[in-house]
Amino acid sequence: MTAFAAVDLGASSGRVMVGDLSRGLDLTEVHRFPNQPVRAGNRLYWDMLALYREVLTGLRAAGPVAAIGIDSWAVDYGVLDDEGELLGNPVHYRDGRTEAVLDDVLAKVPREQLYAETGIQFLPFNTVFQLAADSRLRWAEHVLLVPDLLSYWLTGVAGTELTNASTTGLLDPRTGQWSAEVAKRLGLDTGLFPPLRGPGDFAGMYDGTPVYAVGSHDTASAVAAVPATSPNFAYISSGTWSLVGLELDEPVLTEESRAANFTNELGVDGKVRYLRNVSGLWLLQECLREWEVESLSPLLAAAAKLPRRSVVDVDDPRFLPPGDMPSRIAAVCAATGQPVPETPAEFTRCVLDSLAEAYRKAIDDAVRLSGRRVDCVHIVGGGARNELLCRLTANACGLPVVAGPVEATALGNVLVQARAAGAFGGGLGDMRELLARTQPLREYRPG
Ligand code: ADP
Ligand code: LRH
Repeated sequence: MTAFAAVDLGASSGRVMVGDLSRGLDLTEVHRFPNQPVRAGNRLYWDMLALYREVLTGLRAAGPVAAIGIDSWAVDYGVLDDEGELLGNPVHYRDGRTEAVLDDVLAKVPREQLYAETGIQFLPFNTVFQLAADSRLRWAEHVLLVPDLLSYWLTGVAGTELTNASTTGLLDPRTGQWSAEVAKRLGLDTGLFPPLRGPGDFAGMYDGTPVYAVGSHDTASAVAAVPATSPNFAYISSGTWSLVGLELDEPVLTEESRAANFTNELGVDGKVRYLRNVSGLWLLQECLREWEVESLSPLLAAAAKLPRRSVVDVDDPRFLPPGDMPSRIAAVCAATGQPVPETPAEFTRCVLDSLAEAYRKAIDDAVRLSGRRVDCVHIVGGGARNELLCRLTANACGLPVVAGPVEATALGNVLVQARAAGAFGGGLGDMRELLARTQPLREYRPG
């Protein structure tokens, strides 16, 4: 059997895709569903059971497959008690609960030391801060990151996948083991996480079908599927977030790198994903929600006819929580003395110009901090469908942009399980060569 099911949960939607390797690599979407967080009692939660139900529906729609792999967004987790029961819904990383504990955590382990030990960019929602704010830990037997939780429900076997573990702010990227020093200082028991396992490790059986750990951090799977044909590439994994950076062999843990907000997450095949979390199409998603607009195409067409006017810092912490995004963007434009967008097309243009500018800066910084060269920028994920964004990025960076695959995450997920199951042989280079040959890509030249 040459078909593999990839379960891929993004922050805005989830999907179950089937990748067939019998002739090249064909990817078919068998089920897609919205991922709609729920605010209850002043807390923002993921609707975990609804997501699990959709995963089961998707796996039924997939039919017989050789194996299954699961990936999702990073950092969030479920807490299990000593009977394996989920204690409450996993809390959404955009919830504000960590604000109250940040100072306390950073007093115990200063930012500089946290970075030197774990290589993770400071973001208020890193798992390390969430755990410090989580009162459920007093009953916890296990903490399972979201893809590991789904895998546990499917197979009954608990594990912690390495690429996603590297996003917690508790793992040492040099050793691939938990940082005993950080855990000790914070009084956190990393033994709550089940044993570590890597992409390609067998994770258990679901209904007679093997489940393999993949790059269970969605960005790890996406980066594995960047269809690069030469080594000097930068990538932008463009969805709700934009993850912008380079693939390296070793982490960069310098103070300069910390100050520039670069993260060292672990990738497939021992690589380091040296990148910056740039707040991505989230800004546009929240604008659309506010305007109650479903279709992006007319807005993008109108925005393409406008000139560049106002540019905001998309990583302004004020943009992080859900809510009225146009008002927040307007306020930032006004405060920085720029023209305030008025129409939806003007807001759209402002967001896309701001994203292209943030991409340029992140790539410039990555080049400077790593000493590497970049000749080409790959955009993968839903943002690869946004022609205006791709064009603005090529112009801002002064580099060719290759856009696609849109479903890079699912493709990376499929290839890692296919390799584990013996249906595909080769390393990252072979995967990328296969993708470059089989997937539809578009190139944009700087104009
Ligand atoms: P995530 O995995 O984080 O949920 P995706 O990779 O699915 O995100 O990307 C979602 C984003 O892709 C949307 O917010 C939207 O901006 C963009 N997108 C999706 N379809 C289109 C399209 N047809 N044209 C332009 N942009 C699109
Ligand atoms: C993208 C992503 C990103 C994380 C964020 C929480 O979906 O996994 O890499 O930083 O979600």
